Amino acid sequence: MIKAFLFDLDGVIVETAIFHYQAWRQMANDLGFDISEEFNEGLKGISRMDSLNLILQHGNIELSEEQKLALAAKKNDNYLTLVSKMTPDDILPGVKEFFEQIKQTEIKIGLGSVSKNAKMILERVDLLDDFDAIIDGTKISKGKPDPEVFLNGATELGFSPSECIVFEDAVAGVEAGKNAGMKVIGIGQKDILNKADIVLPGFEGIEITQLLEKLKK
Ligand code: B16
Ligand code: MG
Repeated sequence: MIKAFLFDLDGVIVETAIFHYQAWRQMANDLGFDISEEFNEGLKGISRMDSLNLILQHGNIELSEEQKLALAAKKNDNYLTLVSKMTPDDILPGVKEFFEQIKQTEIKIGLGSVSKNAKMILERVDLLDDFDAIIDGTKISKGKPDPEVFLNGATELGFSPSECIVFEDAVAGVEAGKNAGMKVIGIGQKDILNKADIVLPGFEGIEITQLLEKLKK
């Protein structure tokens, strides 16, 4: 029996990846190199410090822990300036309507994001009250693909992993959901999210009863 839907934030509910990219790119440019959009794809669902390490590796730059923390803080300041302009219009198409359908059922809504800014973003887009549980980067010690974020979501809601369904747009996130022992609905492309149980292009036109039927199979 499905008791909860656990949603990733970036790429599932809102598209903050573009703002992460702009802020990381600014940092890389300041250090004398560039990162492509393709490279940024690999940062989706990866924690802030893990992302920083991957970017520095890409630019062949070695820094002390202190320097890294300073760079991460500066990137986050720039990122916050960008996301501070977000409004409810930035919620991805079909998400609001899908949430309304969920609320007609007994299914609980949880967030499973590694972002430390998740709550602030949900506030900006006026979705904070829609969640029964919020697990974000402030509550976990291991990033995706570790299952911690989704296992904590299940625990906070009081359900077992097999009663939870994960919605994820990132390869690392799909793996995290599978590692948690949950069914995963990939949001994006089938060839990229090939470990997901079902892949949807997005939430537009999604009918919850049909989706629940599909998940039984
Ligand atoms: P922050 P998600 C992830 O969010 C992003 O996909 C990833 O690009 C970012 O580095 C990470 O959050 C940490 O975010 O710097 O705001 O703590 O996909 O897990 O919702
Ligand atoms: Mg994501």
